[in-house]
Order: sequence, then structure tokens, then C-alpha cells
Amino acid sequence: PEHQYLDLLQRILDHGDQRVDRTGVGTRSLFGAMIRFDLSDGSVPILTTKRVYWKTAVKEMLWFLTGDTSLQSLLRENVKIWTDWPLAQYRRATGQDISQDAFEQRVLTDDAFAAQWGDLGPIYGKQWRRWQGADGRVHDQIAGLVETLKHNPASRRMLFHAWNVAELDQMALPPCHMVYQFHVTSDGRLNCGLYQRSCDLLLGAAFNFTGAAALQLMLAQQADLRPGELVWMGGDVHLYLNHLDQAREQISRTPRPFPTMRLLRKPANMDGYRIEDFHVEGYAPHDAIKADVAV
Ligand code: THF
Repeated sequence: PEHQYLDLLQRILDHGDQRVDRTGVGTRSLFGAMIRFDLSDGSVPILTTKRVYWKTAVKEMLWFLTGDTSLQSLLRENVKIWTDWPLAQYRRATGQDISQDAFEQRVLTDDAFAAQWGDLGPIYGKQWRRWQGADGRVHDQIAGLVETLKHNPASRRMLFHAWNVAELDQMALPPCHMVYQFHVTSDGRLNCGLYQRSCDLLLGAAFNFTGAAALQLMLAQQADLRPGELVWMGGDVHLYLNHLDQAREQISRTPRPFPTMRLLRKPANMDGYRIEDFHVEGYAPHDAIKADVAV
């Protein structure tokens, strides 16, 4: 299964269209890709050809699920993967060349500062839990999804979406993994399809696979289903030009079996999960691969 990912890395290295992107770093990009992971044996796609900080990825998913969009709550969990965007905004707006550490400390300890500079706008969590319609009504897409999974699992409308056109301009970054769709088989397996319009294949993808798998496990548990397939679909799938050597290194490694992930507890609803509830076994990855994130 991990071969599908490594093949995609290779295809982009070989045939990716090289262009300048929004960040100015430049990418090699291809359009349209699919990877299928089978979770029915208890395994989850935490890549083994490099060490993936799976707890960070699961914490990020739990943060989305709370509906929270503030950097402060992520930093309290010691997750620093979203700091770059508010930090860049702060530097642009104030002209101050504050370090990432200093900025994070300030967001953690100064609530007024956090409110002014540490909010990412109406990104994932807001749209998943509190999508506001033109008539003012607020929609909890996650709670709605769980209800449908429980009571009408043959539905073809089990999905949630983060691409709220009317609010895109207030988001620190428009959603990348923008729509999740679910499908229940007649023998009680929950399949998850994820459409990602833009994918940083070296850094982001590993997090997005892990986060989606954790989500799929939680939803399956809530609806008394077993996990099935995770079908990942990418739009603009790219390698940043400062990630090419890392991609070659990763391709040279031999994948190991995926680990298993289990939930240790069944909370009353989707709001009850904590990082301590996730138990991963058999994860024996190759070494971490360092790479800078394009902002
Ligand atoms: N922007 C870009 N350019 N790439 C992305 O992957 C990305 N995201 C989120 C939003 N914008 C993005 C942010 N998610 C890392 C991982 C996920 C991120 C951002 C950064 C990262 O640096 N990972 C390192 C270190 C992990 C750690 O320190 O814990 C890694 O080695 O995996 C994709 O949704």
C-alpha cells in the first residue's frame, strides 16, 4: 500500500510540471491521483519510509473536530505545524521580525494577543461544526453525519465540506483536504473518501492520511461500524522544489508493514475523544526526514 505513495512521489519527480506556485518556492505538480488504503485489518496508513509524528496529526484532527480555529489551543497541545501562517501575517502587518518561539510564547500567555494574531479564521473546524448559512442558521456537519451513519447508512449524501465560498477570503488558508465522503457497505464497513484539492506530497500528505484514518476510526466506532477503505483523491499533487532530495531519499527506502491503531475507549459522541484514546502498535518507521514547509 505504501508503494502507491512512493510511486506517486516518483511520478512527480519524473513527470511533474515544474511551475511557480503561490508560495514562490516552486513545485513539480501533477493533476489527479488516487490512493486506496485498506483499514479493514486494523492497519492505518502511517507512512513507514520516514517517521511520521502521528500524535501530532491526530491532535490536529481532534482540534478540527472541536470546531476551534485558534492557534492557542493547538500550541497548548504542543502542536506547532500551524504557527507559520499567523506568524507570517503578524510579521507582514507589524514589520516586526519576531522569532517563531517568541511568537508562540506570546500566543500561549497573552489572550488578547492570541485573539488578535492567533486566529486562523473560519477554517476547517468552523466549517465542520458551525457552517453558517445565508439565513443565519448554523450547521454541525459532523453531528449530522454521525446521525445519518447511524440511521440511514445507505445514504449517498454522507459528506462534509469545508469549501465555504463566502468565507474563503477570511481564512488564513483555504481548505486543502476539503471534502470527506462516507460510504457504508452491506456488511457494516465504513469507507471514507477524501478529496484534497492541493497536496504537499512530502510534508502534508503523511499528516492528511493519518488524520483521515483517525477520523474514520472514530466515526466507525460512533456508528458501530468497522473501518473499511480510505480512498484518498488528490487534485494538484505536488512536490516543492526544496523537497526533491528528500523525496528521492524516501523512495530509496523499503516500506515496512503499516502499524495498527485502536481506540481504547468509546466516548459518548465525537466531542469526547482525547489523544490518550489512540493506541498505535507495530510502528517501526525509518528515520525522520527533515523538510521546510512552504508558507
Ligand atoms: N502548507 C504546505 N505548504 N504544506 C502543508 O503540508 C500544509 N498543510 C497544513 C497547511 N498548509 C500547508 C499544515 N500542516 C508540517 C506538517 C503539516 C503541516 C505543516 C507542517 C511539518 O512541518 N511536518 C514536519 C514536522 C512535524 C513536527 O514538527 O511535528 C514533518 O517532518 O512531518 C497540510 O495540511
